Formats: sequence, C-alpha cells, structure tokens
Amino acid sequence: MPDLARFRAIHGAPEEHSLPPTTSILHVDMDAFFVSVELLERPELRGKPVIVGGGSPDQRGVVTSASYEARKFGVHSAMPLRTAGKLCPHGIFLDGHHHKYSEWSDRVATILGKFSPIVEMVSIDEAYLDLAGTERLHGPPLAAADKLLRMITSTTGLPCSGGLGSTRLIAKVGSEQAKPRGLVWVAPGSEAQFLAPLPVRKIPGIGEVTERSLLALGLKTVGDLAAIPHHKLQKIFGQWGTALYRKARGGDSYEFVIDAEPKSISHNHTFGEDTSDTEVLHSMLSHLSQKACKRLREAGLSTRTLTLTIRYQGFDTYTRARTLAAPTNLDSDIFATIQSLFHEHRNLKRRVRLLGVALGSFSQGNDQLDLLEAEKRAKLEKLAKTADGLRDRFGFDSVQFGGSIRHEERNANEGWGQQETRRKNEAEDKKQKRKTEKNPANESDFYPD
Ligand code: DCP
Ligand code: MG
Repeated sequence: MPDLARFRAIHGAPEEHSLPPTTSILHVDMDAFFVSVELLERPELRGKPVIVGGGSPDQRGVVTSASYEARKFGVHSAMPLRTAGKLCPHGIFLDGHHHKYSEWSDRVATILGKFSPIVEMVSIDEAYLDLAGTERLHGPPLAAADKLLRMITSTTGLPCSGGLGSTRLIAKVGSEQAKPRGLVWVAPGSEAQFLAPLPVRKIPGIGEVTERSLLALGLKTVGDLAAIPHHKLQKIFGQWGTALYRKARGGDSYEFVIDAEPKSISHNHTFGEDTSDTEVLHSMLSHLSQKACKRLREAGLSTRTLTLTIRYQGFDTYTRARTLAAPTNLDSDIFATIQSLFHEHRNLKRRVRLLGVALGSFSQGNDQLDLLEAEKRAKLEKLAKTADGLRDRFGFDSVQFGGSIRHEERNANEGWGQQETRRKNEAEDKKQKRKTEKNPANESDFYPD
C-alpha cells in the first residue's frame, strides 16, 4: 500500500504532513469500547483476554465486546458466550453496564463537538467528523486527526482509532484497518488502490447476502468488484449495482452532505418493561429533554420545533410536534412543551415501550427570546451553563433538574430480567425498523456508510 500512510498513535505527531482539503472526513471508532470502559475500573485486567457480555461463559447470551487479547483466540462480538468460553478458557468474563457506556459515549461526543462543528455520532462508539475548516485551529487534517485521537485517549483513558479520507466509506474502512490505537490516512487518488486487496465484505453496506452473490460470480476482493463494468453490475443487481460500482471505488452510495449544524437532536429510551406508570414516564421525559437540551446548548443553538415520540407495546409509534413562537435553549421551556404534548396525545389505556424527544428548526444563539423576563432568563441560562460544566466533568447524571430520576436509580430498580427484556425489546424494535426502512432487494443503498 505505497500511498497509504499509517500512523500509530505511539508515533510522533505528524505535523509535517499536510493534506489537500479533500481528504477531510474522519471516522473515529473506540477500540473494544465496552471492554475499555470496564478496564477503567479494573486496570489490573489490562493486557488480558477480557470478554463483556455476561459474568460467566455458562450464561446464555452473546459477547458484546472482546479485548484484542481475547480476539487472538477467535472470540468476537455477537458470538455465544459458551463458544467464547470454549475458544478462550482463561478468558475473563464480565457483565455489561449499559448506563456507564452511554455516559462515556456522551463524554467522547462532547470532546468531538468541541473539536469540530461537524460531528455525526452514528453509534454509541463511532462518529464522522469533517475536519475541513478546522485548519486554523488544529492544523492540516492529518495532524488534526492525530491530535484529536490523542486528546480522546488522554482525556478519557479510552483507546480509539481513526480513518481519514475523502469519503465516509474510505474513512470507515480506514479506521477498521487502523485498529487498535491507529490512524489510517488514504491519500486522495489512492482510494481504489487502498480498497482493492480487501475482501468485499469490508465495504460498509455489503452484508452476507451480497457477499454470497459476489462470491458466486467469482468476486472475492474489492479489486475484483471494481473490475466489473457498470452496466454489468446494473444488469445483475439493478440500482444496487450502481451503488456497488461506486463503493468499489471508494464513493459513498449517496451524497454525503452535512450542514455545519445538525438537522435535529434526539434522545430515546426503551423501557425494560412496557409501562403505564405516569410518574416513570414523566421522569423519563424530563431526563430525555435535559439530555437533548444539553447538546443543543453545546452546539450554540436554540430550537423552535419539538417532537415527542411514543411507541406503545407492539410497534405502534406516534410522533407529535409543536413549533414554539420563539426559539429557546432552556430545559424548562422544552420540558414544559414535551410534557404538554404528552398529556394531549398519550393513550392512557396503553403501555409505553419507548419515549423520544427530538429538537429541530434551529437558530444560532438565543437572542430572539422574550418568553421570560430577561433577568430571570439570564439566571436560568447561567444555571444551565454551570450544570453542563459539571456534567462534562462528572457525567450527565451528576446534575438533574426537577422531575427526573437518576440513571443509577433507574437501573437499580431494573432487575436482570427487566434488563434482558429491554435488550430484547430494543433488538426486536431494531429488527422491525430495519424491515420497514430497508428495501429487502438491496442490502440497502442507504446503509450508513
Ligand atoms: N456491541 C454490542 N453487540 C454487538 C456489537 C457491538 O453490544 N454485536 C457494542 C459493544 C461494543 C460497542 O457496541 O464495545 C461498539 O461496537 P464495535 O463494533 O465498535 O466494537 P468494539 O468497540 O467492541 O471493538 P472495535 O475495537 O472493533 O471497534
Ligand atoms: Mg468500536
């Protein structure tokens, strides 16, 4: 890979390298995320084969995250714990603690948000950033990416990797190749060359089904796929063939356009057990409103359109939105609106599975407000700012405004059975969502690259 520069985080900062602005998409992914979070409290387990998913290999369930030492034995995520136990008999099996992972994910998101205005968190442990425009602050993209990865690890103690390239696809494949604790830069013009030797399955969006079809055609590597003319792929796969043609060259299958501002900020929660307990539902709405509101303030934005999502038992999902007369970034305004939407639209006879709060129609700052007198509002803003600072340092749950329960209380009240049910519900919902959103003929042209 002559055009591929590979920098491990242990090597010096590559300040001397400068890149044309076209290779500014960075994909950051935390290394063995759940394991790494557990190791913060159990440093004596560093360097050992640690497996998160369940406290023992005799339990039912699957591996959620495996340390790189455990991976040497063939252990990987989604593998049954029993299989992992057989492959790695001296492995250290740990229970998962989901509230901790989401807290650490929030902290990483905060670091990313302070680094670049264009951040898209795509899962609990990965994000895309556009580093174009951050040159004055952080230097050329490669140096900036290196600086960011180091900053994440030095601030949180969690290792991570990154891929830097001209498209999301290249950046994502790059970060996977860089793991663990690495950074891969794919120079502009060398995208096809970088991808060519990789198995087709490494391309985001190519899953088991497409892989099987491609193998049947004798196409094992991305290079094999790239050698097939567009019209042939189109004949075999229809529209999906066009996407495959583009992907094999490093292109995203859809235009990747992100604005400097997010289009919406949302937070959802799936309950361990479907509930109709009004107090629990209110507390959760307050918690979700506060989480969304904190992110809104971090982005320096105010919102006018607030959306409430209620999913009932089964999969019936309702969204109700309200547009405010003037934009706001205050917890109290947002919670009051969400609460009133909930009162108006909730079906009292049905148990609730999921609640969601989404904020949209953004504007910069908060200067058009006169919902409250200026002095009172200034006090509330100061309070919110102090709370946000404490949350950055001590975790989101360190500060809660009235009406919300703390995470620990929620999770302490949630027995193992309920956690299991919640996980099952979430998995089932995801499956349903995928079914409704995806075109089954394609593994999806719109799969998040
Ligand atoms: N996860 C999960 N179940 C899976 C896969 C992942 O619960 N089947 C969780 C645990 C992971 C986290 O999501 O720690 C992030 O997923 P990744 O695919 O990024 O895996 P890791 O971060 O564990 O490892 P890597 O270093 O390969 O990124
Ligand atoms: Mg990861």
